[in-house]
Amino acid sequence: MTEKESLYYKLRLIREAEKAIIREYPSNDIKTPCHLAIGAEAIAVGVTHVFPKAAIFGSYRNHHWYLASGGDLGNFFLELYGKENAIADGKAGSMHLSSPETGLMLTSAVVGTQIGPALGYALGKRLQGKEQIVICVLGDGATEEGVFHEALNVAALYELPVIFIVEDNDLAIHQKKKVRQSYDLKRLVESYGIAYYSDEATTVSKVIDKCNQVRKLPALLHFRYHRFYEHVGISEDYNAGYREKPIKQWDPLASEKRRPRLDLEIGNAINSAIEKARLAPTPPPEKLLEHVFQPA
Ligand SMILES: Cc1ncc(C[n+]2csc(CCOP(=O)(O)OP(=O)(O)O)c2C)c(N)n1
Ligand SMILES: [Mg+2]
Repeated sequence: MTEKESLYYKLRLIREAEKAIIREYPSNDIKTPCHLAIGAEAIAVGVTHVFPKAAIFGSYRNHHWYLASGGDLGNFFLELYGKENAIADGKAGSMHLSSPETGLMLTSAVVGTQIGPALGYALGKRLQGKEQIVICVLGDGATEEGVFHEALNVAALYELPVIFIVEDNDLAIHQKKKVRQSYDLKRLVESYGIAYYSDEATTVSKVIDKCNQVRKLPALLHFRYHRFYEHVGISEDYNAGYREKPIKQWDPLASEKRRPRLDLEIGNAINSAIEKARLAPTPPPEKLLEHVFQPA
């Protein structure tokens, strides 16, 4: 595949996987709550393209990071269907997907909980003499958590090789930034001496260009995007009254010309992964507490 084809493949794979979840969800076979990434595809695809060897730490809105990092599609659907698989036998669900072998170290449902481990990982690798770029992905809402402010301080103080990626949809569930935030992110970040970059994630090339501008770490890249679906779930909720349908073009796939051969390949791969997941046996009850941390 050419570079352009492989970028397209990932963008389309993420979009089609999300659309397949929307299609399948009403059957109630997928029990896990899903925070869809439709609209944010270009962020994960662009960032992992420029930093393919990074260790990534993210939130519950993670499908795009799992698939962009190269996570296995079969395990993705097995996990969503709660079946035995190499992620967590259904215990992780959509919100705690991971794929350490492709760089996605952890994702978490509790807002901001990925931030501390991301910094700790970066520092740990340095102490082992194995410096590695760490991508810490968080939403605009998570920038309000205290740990984010502490992380900026520590990352700057120790000059850790961390890239904060802020995925800004202007929303924390139903609330817009203007009723939640007293600070300007650029001024806040720059006050720590951390380089700040921002753009709209409306095409993958915009995201790639921004990533390529990064010269020194730590850095923070602030990408605005439009969340096309409700916070969690499969409905468009523009009728709920807290936000409007976008007038401008925010869809990062709108500028991508269709590639029928790849589209067919992607459609087949998703259908067969879903079929396998549906038919796979449910893990036996004894496995429920396997790999679960239980304090003594
Ligand atoms: C510590 C904590 N507080 C509150 C919640 C409830 N909650 C779940 S998602 C969310 C909004 C987060 O918004 P943002 O960080 O912008 O991410 P987005 O969902 O927009 O991607 C909130 C408040 C939570 N999961 N964890
Ligand atoms: Mg948000």
